[in-house]
Amino acid sequence: MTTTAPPGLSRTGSEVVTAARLLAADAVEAAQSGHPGAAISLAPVATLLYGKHIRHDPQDPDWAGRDRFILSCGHASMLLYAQLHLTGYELSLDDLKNFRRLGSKPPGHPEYGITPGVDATTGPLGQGFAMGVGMAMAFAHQRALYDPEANAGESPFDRRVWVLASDGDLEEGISYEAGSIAGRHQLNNLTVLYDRNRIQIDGSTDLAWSEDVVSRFEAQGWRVSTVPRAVDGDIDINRLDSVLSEDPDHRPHLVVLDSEIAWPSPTARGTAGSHGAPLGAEEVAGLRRELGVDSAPFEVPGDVLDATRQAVTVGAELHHQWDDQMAQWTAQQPERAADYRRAVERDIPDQLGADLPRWEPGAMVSTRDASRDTIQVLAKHLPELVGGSADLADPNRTAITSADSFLPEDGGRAGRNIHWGVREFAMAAAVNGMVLAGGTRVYAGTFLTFSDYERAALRLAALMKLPSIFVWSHDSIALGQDGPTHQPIEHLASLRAMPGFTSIRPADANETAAAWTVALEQDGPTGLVLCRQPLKTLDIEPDGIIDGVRRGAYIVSSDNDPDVVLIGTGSELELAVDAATALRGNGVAVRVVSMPSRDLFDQQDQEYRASVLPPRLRARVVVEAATTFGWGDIIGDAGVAVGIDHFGESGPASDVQRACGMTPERVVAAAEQTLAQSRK
Ligand SMILES: Cc1ncc(C[n+]2csc(CCOP(=O)(O)OP(=O)(O)O)c2C)c(N)n1
Ligand SMILES: [Mg+2]
Repeated sequence: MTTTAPPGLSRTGSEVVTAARLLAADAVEAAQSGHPGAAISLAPVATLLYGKHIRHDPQDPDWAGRDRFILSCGHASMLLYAQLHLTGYELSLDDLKNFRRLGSKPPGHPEYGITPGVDATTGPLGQGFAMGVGMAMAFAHQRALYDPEANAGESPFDRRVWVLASDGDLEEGISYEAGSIAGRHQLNNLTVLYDRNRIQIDGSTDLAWSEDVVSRFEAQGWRVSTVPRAVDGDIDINRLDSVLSEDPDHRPHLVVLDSEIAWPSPTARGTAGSHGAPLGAEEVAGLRRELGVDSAPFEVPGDVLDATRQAVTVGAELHHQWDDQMAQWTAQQPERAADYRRAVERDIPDQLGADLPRWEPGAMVSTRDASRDTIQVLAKHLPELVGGSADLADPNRTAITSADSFLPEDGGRAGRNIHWGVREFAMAAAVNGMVLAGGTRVYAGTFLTFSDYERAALRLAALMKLPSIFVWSHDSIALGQDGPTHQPIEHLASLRAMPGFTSIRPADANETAAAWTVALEQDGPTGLVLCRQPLKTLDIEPDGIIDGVRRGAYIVSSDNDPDVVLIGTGSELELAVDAATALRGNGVAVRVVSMPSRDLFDQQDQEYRASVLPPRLRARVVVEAATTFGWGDIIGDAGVAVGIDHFGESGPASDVQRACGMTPERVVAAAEQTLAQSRK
């Protein structure tokens, strides 16, 4: 049996597909681990995409003008790695032989930043799809922002996003959210190929899933095409090619591919067993027989490589044409071009710092309000900044007041306020996609308590080291009457537990402006944790605040040779300051420390940390309106954490704060307790 040759390649097309199928089978076999099924059956699809439809340059995987490809079903990673190798990316046959080994370039699932040519880390099903939606949004926005006058298809900002998704991807709830967003925004630069093999790990998808996916996507505003299997049982690659060659209309495009998992493996095809385990030597030999070849493992015929490596020449030519297009645009639009270049380099204009708002000591301002005012200044200096919220723009204070909404109608794609709807998870994943697109800065808001809904995307942002910014207001029980469902307790501790994620919880308005500055400087994701209630602005010199926030913690006030240190985060710094006044009245020497970011403080050298929290100063109190979990290493064996180790209550904010023990009196009592303990 031979497979159909993808068009657009030479007559060796069918051998290319065969080589791609066998690389997947052989690599999984060599690793004795991995997911051969879809990587084998979808080889013609990937070959068609990489050989014809995706605009890419294997010699420059970071080329800004390239299309993006996301393998949302990341378990089929060998499908992608085989194409990257065949088309000439920096991924050798030896690399493939080391698939899944410790430190190897092709890790188990595709990882951004590890393998050249991988545009997003995938594996957590559904998120790749949502990141693709975000990338398509970023490209649509940049096109409207930088080159709105160009005809369709004639701008260097015309880039497409290709996603390959599996049954599991589309079973995940995030695909409903993201699909709905894509439909509303008419993202016609997005093509999702859906591998409808009707198999998942438990067996047939019928066990768990009965909906009509075509109708579902049509209802969400997508154009849907279906590609039935060819007579031999393979994917009908000619039909797929003609579907992909059609001009896009105004909608995102879902291409439903009927396929048989692991086709044409003689006995493994169509079975759930082929999803995630090596086929075994006998079955791989059978696969070779079905494919009509007798090659050794990892053997790729020279003429196959000659054919696939044409992608290098074609890619270089596309890249070259794009460079010309870009040069022309730059000459015509020097100002926009300067903005774009600065945005891509993530450069921050010098003037921004000087223009940040300042608040007078004593002014009563909530940190969410301070964030709103800061955002307006950032928006003025950073045209690449877009933001929004999951239907909480007003409570989160996320709107850019000088800008329009991001919408597909009437030039609205240049709008900078994104209305995500109540879809926190897709919002966070799409923000990651927008950041991956490059050249756009993005923030997205919700209540801190709903950061749990976003959590799996926060984790991918941290893993990929993406500077996505998450704005979380209503950061404690002090939000009051909405009650315990809306009052975060364990969230700060759980965010701190995530490697590479920086949360900053500013204590007043000036710390909030500083927190934004620090967030813009981060190489990884940041969460800005903001309060609803007004706080008294501290009397601290602004430059000291910026440096203090950068370092995660700093001394707000200190008596000589302090007996006790009171550490406050966010709104609870006020309690520490009030308690310090009471303690000083009783003759206790006190140091007050503001700790907006445990994460940043932990990264400081020992010398700085000891200058803020001298090891000999064992009498320590931390006060934070949240679980005390995780504070042990800051307070040490004699310290006391004043927090809330239970869910909150519904009631007026001040009543709830008292009921939860968030009072200066409790901090004073804790100080007396730690003083006594430290003397033992
Ligand atoms: C969020 C998430 N849950 C569970 C898994 C584990 N897992 C990997 S693949 C898969 C389902 C496989 O079915 P399908 O998506 O149809 O892929 P196919 O086997 O057809 O390639 C599951 C549950 C995962 N990767 N991500
Ligand atoms: Mg499946």
